[in-house]
Amino acid sequence: MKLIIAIVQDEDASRLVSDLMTANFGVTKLATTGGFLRAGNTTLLVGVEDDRFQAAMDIIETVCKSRKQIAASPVSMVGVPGAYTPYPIEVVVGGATIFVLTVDQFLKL
Ligand code: 2BA
Repeated sequence: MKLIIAIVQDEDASRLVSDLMTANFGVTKLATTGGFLRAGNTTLLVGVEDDRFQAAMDIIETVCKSRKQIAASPVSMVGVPGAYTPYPIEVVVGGATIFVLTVDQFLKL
């Protein structure tokens, strides 16, 4: 069995949960925050049997889109030690950031 930890954009989360549930995958949805953008994103925990792992990954790949976002990157002001001003930069976020863990035990007590 595998545990898929998928960090996705909030915009994709609702449809992704719905599509995974429709395909009979168990899903836990967590509200999370990205360290770089300091913006909300969604982390899904999906426990899957090995023979259904690829089916879950295919759904995630189909639903999750990459998007451009503007981030405020602090840069120091020339000649002013310790003074920082936000500088807008464009970053591409997603589709999904995925960790796959092998599950030692799966218990429901
Ligand atoms: P954030 O940390 O808010 O990052 C959002 C996007 O900003 C990233 O998209 C990436 O394009 C960019 N970015 C992140 N750190 C950067 C840096 N030091 N310099 C320049 N650009 C940077 P994604 O790579 O698609 O990541 C989306 C979200 O997935 C991240 O949100 C974070 O919540 C999570 N994530 C990504 N890599 C991770 C990792 N190695 N461990 C844990 N979480 C991770």
